[in-house]
Amino acid sequence: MAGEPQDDCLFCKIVAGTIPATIVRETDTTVAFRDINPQAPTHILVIPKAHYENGAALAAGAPQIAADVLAETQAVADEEKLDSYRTIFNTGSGAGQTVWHAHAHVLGGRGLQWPPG
Ligand code: DGP
Repeated sequence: MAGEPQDDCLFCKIVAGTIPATIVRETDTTVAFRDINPQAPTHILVIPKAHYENGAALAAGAPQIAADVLAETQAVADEEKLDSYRTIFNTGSGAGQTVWHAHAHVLGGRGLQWPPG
């Protein structure tokens, strides 16, 4: 059920603490941790603790938590002292989504090209 922890979800396991991660921030509703395969000097994932399969599902099912996730992207950028950064929600396998628990990538610390690949 949307919002409930899923036994087979990697990010639910990070939320539960059963899989380790380098956590940089945590709130009542969100966790932020370093990506295991960083694509920039700063590459942090901000996730809701509640399980929704992508950012749009999160916004539809729990709009306040979606707002919390976005606010945390700025908090992460502030902590990392990033003047500029990019926030990405990959949605669907064709866009590169590989983990089916909503997450915002926060990328910064280098020049970022547009359009992205
Ligand atoms: P996406 O491709 O948008 O679904 O992003 C998933 C990201 O999750 C990807 O950049 C790699 C990262 N990732 C996958 N497994 C782990 C893990 O076990 N720990 C951490 N910290 N990140 C992971």
